[in-house]
Amino acid sequence: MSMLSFERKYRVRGGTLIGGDLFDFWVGPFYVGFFGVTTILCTLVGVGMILYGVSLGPTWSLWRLSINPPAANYGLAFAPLKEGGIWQIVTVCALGAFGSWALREVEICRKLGIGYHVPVAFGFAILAYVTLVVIRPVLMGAWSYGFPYGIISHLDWVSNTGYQFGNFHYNPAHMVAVSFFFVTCFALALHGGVILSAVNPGRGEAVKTPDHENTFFRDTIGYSIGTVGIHRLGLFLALSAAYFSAVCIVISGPLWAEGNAWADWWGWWLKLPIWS
Ligand code: UQ2
Repeated sequence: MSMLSFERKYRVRGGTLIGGDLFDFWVGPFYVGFFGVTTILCTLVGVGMILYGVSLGPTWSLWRLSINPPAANYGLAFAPLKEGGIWQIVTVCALGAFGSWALREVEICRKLGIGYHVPVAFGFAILAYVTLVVIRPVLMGAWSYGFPYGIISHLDWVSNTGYQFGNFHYNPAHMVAVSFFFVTCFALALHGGVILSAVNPGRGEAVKTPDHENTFFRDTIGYSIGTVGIHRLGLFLALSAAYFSAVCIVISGPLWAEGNAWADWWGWWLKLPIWS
């Protein structure tokens, strides 16, 4: 399966951003490229540091193990390895791996002559991560504000942070982000449903065309967004969810300080001159 008949046509030379032809090759089905090499290196060092950190104890339980950021007293300085330094190195490796992966996607897009939509979309996910572990900690003045790398521990962090910084359920950006996540699910459910309804008919029945899909939505709600439109909408909704998640966390602390209830932020509404 690794050499489909059409692959010869698309496995073209060039389009690299750096390194020229040096890393311009495939390993089995995977394009390598300079950024494939840097992705692998960052991942190996990062995972290695995680394993070293976990080996220091106190547990190997997959649910409970955790690589924690430095304590607040280290501020924005380098911390000793065993006191958050591992978290700092893992974070640098993660940033390197995610950035490399995005740039490898860019090189593949350039080879194929397609748009950069996929790496741009992935860029929003990276932005959300960078906001959590770099932008907000820098604005707050300490790496301790980063989240711990562990399954239970990051859940505890989300819960604690959400309530410490004003109760996120009243945070306007949180509301917008959650709404975008819901609408993204709704749109994907509609899209997945309508595609399967048309292209996966019963045995012996013909596959239906996009005008069937249009007609379904015109008949039910009087409007069809169209085959290209639904994908533009889906990309917009998903990117907006990631973007407002980043806004939600970056304004909680740097803008609306610890202990300040987000519920009070809504005072601007009560103080509108019309009724105040
Ligand atoms: C659509 C269409 C598709 C679709 C879907 C729709 C033929 C195959 C799902 C319907 C989507 C609409 C009407 C937009 C709904 C708006 C929000 C904010 C969820 O019309 O065209 O292509 O998959």
